[in-house]
Amino acid sequence: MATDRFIAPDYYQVDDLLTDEQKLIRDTTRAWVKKEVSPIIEDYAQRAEFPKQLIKGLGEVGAFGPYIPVEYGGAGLDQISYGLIMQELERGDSGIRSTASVQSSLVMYPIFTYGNEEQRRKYLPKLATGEWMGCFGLTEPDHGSNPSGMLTTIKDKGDHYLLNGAKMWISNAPFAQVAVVWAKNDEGDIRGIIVERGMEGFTTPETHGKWSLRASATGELIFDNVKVPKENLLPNVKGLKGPLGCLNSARYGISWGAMGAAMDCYDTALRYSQERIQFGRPIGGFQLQQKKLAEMITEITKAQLLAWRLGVLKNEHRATPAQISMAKRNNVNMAIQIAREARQMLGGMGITGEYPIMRHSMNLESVITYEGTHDIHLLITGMDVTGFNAFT
Ligand code: TGC
Ligand code: FAD
Repeated sequence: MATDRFIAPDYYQVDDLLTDEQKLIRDTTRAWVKKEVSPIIEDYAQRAEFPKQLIKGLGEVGAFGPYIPVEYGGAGLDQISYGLIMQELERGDSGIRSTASVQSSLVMYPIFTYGNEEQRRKYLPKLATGEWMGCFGLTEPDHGSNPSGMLTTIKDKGDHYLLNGAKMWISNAPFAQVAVVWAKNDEGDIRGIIVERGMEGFTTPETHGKWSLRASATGELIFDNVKVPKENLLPNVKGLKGPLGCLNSARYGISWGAMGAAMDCYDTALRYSQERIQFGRPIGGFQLQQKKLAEMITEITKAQLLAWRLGVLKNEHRATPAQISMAKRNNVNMAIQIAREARQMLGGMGITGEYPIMRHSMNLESVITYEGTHDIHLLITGMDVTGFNAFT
């Protein structure tokens, strides 16, 4: 891959809305991505391998549990800082952001929010440094958009629980030490339970053949009569609102992350349009190419303002799940459209690994699907504004 010459667009001086601390965190993560991620990521994506050596650095830049309190090993940051970290990581690659999203919002968040003090002390500090990696098991082979129908069960056996079932499409599963798993108990209530690698009957086969998110490890979680100690149950939540509460946090992070991918595509296409000569002049001088770039920067600017405002609301504990759905849906869709247009602007070079655009474009096909599909988020907005539930 060519040298990383990324310059972040900021057409509306959104930087003025950020605090010095937020800018410092953003710039630190950006520098880390330039140094550690950009030089290697294309190669790992081509080989469909997760670059495990990045885990330590991700912990050091505060990407694991940015908003978890310092006393549990987190960085104790605000929500906009969390968003900016996700933006910079996804500027490098959606798979790297995915790893951090899952660890922070889908593993540390539920242990912090729904766990007891003993669970917090046992797991959070090790997850914050990356010494332990985690994954989140909600989706099943026959229950994706409708997780309430899940078939995985935990049965109370007196001195332990017995876990049976299977989860599919689980990010980080192949190497995670810890899995936060959602399953139904004898009463049919969804409960969260922490499963550890090494428990008998628990396996995590890797999913191969992905054309998207190739630098992220995806797998299944198989539970065949797994005995889980009683103390591993998350005591403070019951029902689908448990996993959906985690998704609020992860979806919010994705609304920032997708902007990173979009910015990288825009920046690459802009530079290419200034350097590539056809018909005796830079292609950036042609109106059709200018239309693409003008629309890209407009959409990025709108997305920045949406994410920033949502961050303010989140910091004030006023962001609603439907507002988060709107931002996730809009910003990921914006990014995928920009990736497609940017790829065309690079002509044949756009399909190669010399430039990051094709990788971003393929990655975003996962991002627009996971954490609730594009259509599911539209229906959440539709329900919110009309009051009618289109799911049932
Ligand atoms: P519904 O009856 O609407 O709600 C059930 C209960 O949940 C509450 N609730 C929420 N609570 C917190 N946050 C939210 N966003 C919530 N949405 C709903 C609701 O109030 C109710 O509570 P209670 O107390 O009355 O019981 O549920 P439903 O079965 O009709 O489903 C609603 C629907 C379709 C919106 C939901 O299931 C959904 O969002 N589906 C999409 C599934 C999804 O997003 N899966 C993601 C899997 S994880 C993943 O993809 C990780 S990728 C990570 C990476 O690599 O980056
Ligand atoms: P389905 O639910 O079968 O949907 C198929 C199509 O039908 C979609 O277009 C959908 O929008 C549409 N549809 C469904 N219901 C409706 C409706 N009511 N009205 C209109 N249209 C509808 N899950 C986890 O639990 N943990 C993870 O870490 C995780 N990581 C992932 C990583 C990757 C790379 C991918 C691809 C997925 C991951 N997922 C994970 C799973 C992801 O959340 C699901 O793929 C997603 O929720 C969609 O479920 P599904 O694939 O079963 O599609």
